[in-house]
Amino acid sequence: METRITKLLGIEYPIFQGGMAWIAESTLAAAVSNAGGVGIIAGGSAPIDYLREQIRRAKSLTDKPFGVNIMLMSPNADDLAQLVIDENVPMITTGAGNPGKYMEAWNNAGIKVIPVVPSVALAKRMERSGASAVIAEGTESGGHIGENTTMCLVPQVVDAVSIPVIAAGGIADGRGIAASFMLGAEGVQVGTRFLAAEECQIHPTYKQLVVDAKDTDSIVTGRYTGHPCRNVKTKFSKKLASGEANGTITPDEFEQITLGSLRKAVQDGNLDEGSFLCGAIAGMVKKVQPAKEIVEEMFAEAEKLLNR
Ligand code: TUI
Repeated sequence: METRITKLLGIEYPIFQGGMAWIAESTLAAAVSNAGGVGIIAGGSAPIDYLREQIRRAKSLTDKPFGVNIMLMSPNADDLAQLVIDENVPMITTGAGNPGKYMEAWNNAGIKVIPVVPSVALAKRMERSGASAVIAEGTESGGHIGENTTMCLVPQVVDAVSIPVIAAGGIADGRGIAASFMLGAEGVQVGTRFLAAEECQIHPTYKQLVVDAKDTDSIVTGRYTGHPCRNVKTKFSKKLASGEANGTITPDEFEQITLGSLRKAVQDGNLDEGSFLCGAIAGMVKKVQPAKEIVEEMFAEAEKLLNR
C-alpha cells in the first residue's frame, strides 16, 4: 500500500483519522499513529493550553507521525496556527474554511499542510499555496459538510491537481479504501469508524448510538445557517430538522440551541441537547474494537480486493 502519502509522511498505511472536534484527542490519535496510520488531534475551538498539553501527550505516547486539525471557523484559529509552529507539529490538516492566510508561515516552518477541500476550485488554490496534499471530503462525512459526494468529488479533484488526494466521506471498510483508490485517491480519511475505537474517549452513549445506527440514521441539520452538519438521528436532531423545515426555529435560534451541543454529546451523552455528529456510513460500524484492529482489518480487505 505504498503511495505518495505513505512516502510523504513515513507511515505504513495511507489512512488519516478524522480531526473530529471535541473527540479526536491524544489517546485516539496516538493509537492510530501507533497502528501505522496518521492520528490527528482536533484543534476544534479548545483552549490553547489544552491543545499544547494534548500535542505533548501524543508525543509521549507515540514516536510515529501524528497531526493536528485546525478548524478555521474557530475563534482561536490564529493562536492554534502559531501553536503548531511552536510545538514543531510535522503535519496539519485544516477544515471548515480556506487556510490561505496561514500557508506561508506554515510552509516556512516546514509543516506539511493537508487541507480538507469540498470543491475542485479550493483544491487548485491549495495546491498553488503549497499544500502537500488535499483531502477531498464528500457530503457523506459527519459534522460540517460540503455539498458534493465523495464519488463525484474525488475523481474531479484528482484530475485537477498534481499533489496527492486523500478521499474522505463514507469510508469505513476495505471496500471504501479500494473504491477510493479506483477514483485516484492515494489515501483515505476515516472518522466515523474511529468513533467506535476502544481508544476513542467519547461518552458510551455516543459510541452505542454509532454502533446501533442503521443506514438511514444520519440526518443533516442547519443548512439554512450556512453550516450544514451531519448527525445521528435523535429526538433532538429530528426536532431541529423539523423546526428548520417548517420555520418554527429561526436560523439565529438554531445557532443558540446548538451552541455547546457537541460538548454535551461527547462528554455527557446528553440525548436531549447533544449533537452526536456522525457520517452517513455509521450503519456499517458494528462493533467497538481497538484502533489497530480497525486499521489492519480495513487494509487487509482493501489489499485483497485490489489484488484480485
Ligand atoms: O470541518 C469539518 N467538519 C467539522 S468542523 C466541526 S465543528 C463546527 N463548529 C461550528 C460550526 C461548524 C463546524 C464539525 N465538523 N470538515 C472539513 C470540512 N471543511 N468540511 C467542509 C469544509 C470546508 C468548507 C468550506 C472547507 C473549506 C471551505 O472553504 C470555503 C472557502 O472559504 O473557500
